[in-house]
Amino acid sequence: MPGMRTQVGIVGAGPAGLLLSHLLALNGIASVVLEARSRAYVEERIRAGVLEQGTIDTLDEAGVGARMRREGLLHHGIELCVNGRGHRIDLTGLTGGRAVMVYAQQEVVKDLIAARLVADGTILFEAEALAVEDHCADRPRIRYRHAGQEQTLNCDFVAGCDGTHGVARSAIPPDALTVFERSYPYAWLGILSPSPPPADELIYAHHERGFALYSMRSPSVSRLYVQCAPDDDLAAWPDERIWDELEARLGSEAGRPLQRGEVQQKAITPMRSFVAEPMQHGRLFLAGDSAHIVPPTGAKGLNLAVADVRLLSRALEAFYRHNDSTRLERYSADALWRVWRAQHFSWWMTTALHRSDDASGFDRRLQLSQLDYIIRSSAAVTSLAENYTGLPFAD
Ligand code: FAS
Ligand code: PHB
Repeated sequence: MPGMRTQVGIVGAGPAGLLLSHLLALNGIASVVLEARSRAYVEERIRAGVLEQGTIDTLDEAGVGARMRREGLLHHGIELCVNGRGHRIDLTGLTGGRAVMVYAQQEVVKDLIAARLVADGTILFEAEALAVEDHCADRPRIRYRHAGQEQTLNCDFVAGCDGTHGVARSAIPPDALTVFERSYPYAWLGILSPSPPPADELIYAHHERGFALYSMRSPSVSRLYVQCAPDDDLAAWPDERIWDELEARLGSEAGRPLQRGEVQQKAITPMRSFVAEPMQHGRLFLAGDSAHIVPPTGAKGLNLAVADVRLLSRALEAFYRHNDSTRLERYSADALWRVWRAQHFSWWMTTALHRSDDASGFDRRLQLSQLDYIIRSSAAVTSLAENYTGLPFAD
């Protein structure tokens, strides 16, 4: 088919697609990124906030970590607050030195776009992929619409990095794909406020009124979440009620004032666990949210996307440099062990910390016992720390 040609066609300019394009370029492999939205939209979209150790290392190694190091907040611990009583978890001490970085996803996206454009990388914004075709042949292609014209991108491989609502996954025949999913009876109402967070580190609060998370974007900007119902309406959550619930769920025992401020961004994020297996079909490879979704409690979504493209870029490098397809053939298997580890951890953190209205008295005692065990047991808390900071890469 006539149209542009490249080695790897990438659908989606989120963290997965952009990082993959950058890692491929570092190895002399050409790619084109097709992004349905505008550059301004993707750079301003508020999403994740915590980078695990492997993501920090990957961005550093790829030469795109300088601003993260300057502006990010390196954290060595988090707090578990159970009905108003705080317990610090020494992430770094428990994991032999691993940590997490508070650095917003949209900042990572800005850094990656800047790096690609400086390197003359090709990112077509407002270019919506319509279909991935012939991905089981040697010459797959992506049909897309850009500047009002339908066009074709011919490539050797296609990377579906187009998130959970993308088009790439739908190119895999339904009988070749197995989907695993779970939904949760609660959601998060998130706000951004130019007011200092109640502590220097993140606080995950379990309370009989419901879960709350006290995160931040800087020492003077808070990123706060309260558990709400999945079908809750923002109109039922005026600013006053949000602050009242955040205050109640933090509790006053620790004597930490929650400084109220302007609520700049307010949104409800539903919770879902989702995995599509396998993460590849022919010459189409899925990475990031196009293949899996986790509830945000474990701060794994963005970090899983990074782990996927780290594997995929190395597999494509082996193919182009050494004509070796073994890593490409086992990409899905190599990615899925980490995906399921993160799925379990995210499910476990979510169910241990959130209050479910249909939980029995027995369920609630089990939940408190689970949290009490983490506080008492070095084995239990080490397991949490190891998962939260992210398991080391196999390579
Ligand atoms: P993304 O969804 O980021 O990127 C996919 C890109 O593909 C988008 O830019 C989209 O516009 C584009 N696209 C889609 N269809 C296309 C098409 N047909 N053609 C071209 N382009 C197309 N994770 C956390 O760890 N912590 C959090 O607090 C957190 N909060 C979240 C809040 C929300 C509302 C959502 C939706 C997710 C949240 N996540 C969170 C998870 C999130 O951070 C993802 O894991 C992360 O964005 C994954 O990156 P990508 O796989 O690149 O997908
Ligand atoms: C965030 O800062 O947005 C954030 C932090 C930790 C999480 C989820 C979101 O688990």
